[in-house]
Amino acid sequence: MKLKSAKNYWEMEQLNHYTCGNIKNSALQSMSLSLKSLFSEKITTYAAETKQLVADNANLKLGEITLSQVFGGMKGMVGMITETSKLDPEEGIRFRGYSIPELKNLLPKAENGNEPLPEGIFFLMLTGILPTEEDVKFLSAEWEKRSVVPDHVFKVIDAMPAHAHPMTQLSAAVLALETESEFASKYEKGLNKKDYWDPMFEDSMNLIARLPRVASYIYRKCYFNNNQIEPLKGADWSSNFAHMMGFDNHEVSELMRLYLTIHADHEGGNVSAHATHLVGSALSDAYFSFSAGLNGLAGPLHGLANQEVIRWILDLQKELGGGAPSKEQIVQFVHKTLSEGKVIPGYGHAVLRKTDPRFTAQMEFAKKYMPDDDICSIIWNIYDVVPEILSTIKKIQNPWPNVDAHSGALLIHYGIKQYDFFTVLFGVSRSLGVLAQLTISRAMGLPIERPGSITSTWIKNKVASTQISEK
Ligand code: CMX
Repeated sequence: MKLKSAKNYWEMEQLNHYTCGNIKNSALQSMSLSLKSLFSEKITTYAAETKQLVADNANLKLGEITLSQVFGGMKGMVGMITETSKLDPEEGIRFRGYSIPELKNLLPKAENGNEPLPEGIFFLMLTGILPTEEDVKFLSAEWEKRSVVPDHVFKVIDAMPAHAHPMTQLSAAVLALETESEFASKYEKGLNKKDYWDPMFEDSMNLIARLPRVASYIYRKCYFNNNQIEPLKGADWSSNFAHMMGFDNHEVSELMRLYLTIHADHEGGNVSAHATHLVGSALSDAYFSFSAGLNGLAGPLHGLANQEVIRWILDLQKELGGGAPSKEQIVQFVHKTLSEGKVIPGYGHAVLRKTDPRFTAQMEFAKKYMPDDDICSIIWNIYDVVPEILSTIKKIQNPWPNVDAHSGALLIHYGIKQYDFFTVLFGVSRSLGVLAQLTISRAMGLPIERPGSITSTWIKNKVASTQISEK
C-alpha cells in the first residue's frame, strides 16, 4: 500500500489510520455511524491548516500564464483546488492518491461481488479515508433512506416530449428536485457562514440518493412505455439502480458498480466538475450546481462521447451494409471521418497522454465476462488501429482511447442498447465526485470564482508596449 510518505493532510490522516492498526479501525467503525461527524472533524482541521498554509505562502508562484493557454481552453493553467482526485497525464486518475487498480483491491465489495462499491469511493473522496465494509453498508442504507423522490419531479419528466434527450430530462429533473434544498431554505432563514457545509452535506447526500430513482424513471419512461419498477429494499446503490432499470442480473449489478465507480471524478478542471464548482461558488445549492455540471457533461466533447462512439460504429456498419468491419475498413472510415472535419469519438484527452486506465478497467471486465462479444471485438479492433493513425496528425496531443471508447459496448452486451441514455449513467456516477468536492469547498469557505478576462485589443496593446520596451 502506498502510504509510506504522506504528502498532504489527507494522506497523513490515512497514514495514521493504518499505522494505528486495529484500534483506529474499530474507532472508525463506530464513527461510521455518522459520516457527517467524521467529515466535520476532518474538514475543520483541514480548513484551518489550509488557511494557515495560504497565509504563510500567499505569494508562492504556481506557474506562468501564456497567451496560447488563454486562447487554448486554459489547459495546464492551475486555477482551482480539488481534493477528491488528481489526474496524472501518463498514469491516469488517482482518487485521494489511489489508482483504479489499487482501488479495485482496496474498496469494499458486495457479497459475491468483485467490483468496488461506489459508496466506498464517495466515502474516500469526501473524507480521505478508505472505508470499511461497515462504512459502505452504512452509506447504502443511508442513501436508501434518503431516496424518496417527490411526485412533482416525475411530473416534470412526464411533461417532456418523447424526443427530449435523456440528459435534458435528467438535468431538468435535478432542477425540479431543487425544491428540496436544505441549503436554500436554511440560507433564506439566515445561516452563519461557518455552518454552510452542513446543509450542503445533506443536499449532496439526498441528491446522490435520489439520482438512481430519477435516472431509471427516465429510462423506463423513454423506452418501456413508462412501465416503472419500484426500488428494492436493502440493496446497494448500484444494484438497486440496475433493478429499477429492469436488470436483476448479478453481472449487470457488477458492471454498474464498476461503471459508477470509475466515472465518479477526474480532478477539477473537466467541464462537468468545473461547471458544478463554478456555479456552486456563487452559493448556489447542490441541485443548481449539479444540474449545471450535467449540462456540461451532455456535450459531445465530454460525456456525450460515450453515445457518439456507438453512433460512429453504427454509421460504419451501415455504410458496410451491416456485419463486423475489418481493421482495413475501420482505417478507411477513420480517414473518412477525419476528412469530413469530425473527431473520432472516444479518442484523445485534454490532460491524459496514455490509454485511459478507465478504458483498461472496462476492457478487463469485458475480457472476463464477454470475451466473444461482437461490439467489444470492434472496440478492440478500433483500439488496434486508431492510435497509430491519430499519432500521425501533429496537432493531436493524445491518440489514445479515453473512458468513453469502451463503456457503450459493455452496456449493449447486457441489453442496454439505447445509446442516448449512456451519458445519464455517466452523470449519476459523476455526482459522487463533484458533490463530495462541493461539500468540501463549502466547508473550506472557498470564495466566489471570478477570473479575469481580456479583449484581443488589450492583447495587441500589451504586445505593442512589450515590443517598445524591448527596443
Ligand atoms: N479526433 C480527431 N481530432 C482530434 C481528436 C480526435 N479524437 N482529438 C483531438 N483532435 C484535434 C482537436 O479537435 C484539435 O483540432 P483543432 O485544433 O483543429 O480544433 C486538435 O486535435 C488538438 O486537440 P488536443 O489538444 O489534442 O485536444 P483538446 O484538449 O483540444 O481536446 C478532446 C480534447 C477530448 C475534446 C478531443 O481529444 C476530442 O475531441 N476527442 C473526441 C471526443 C471525446 O472522445 N471526448 C471525450 C473525452 C473524455 C470525457 O470527457 O468524457
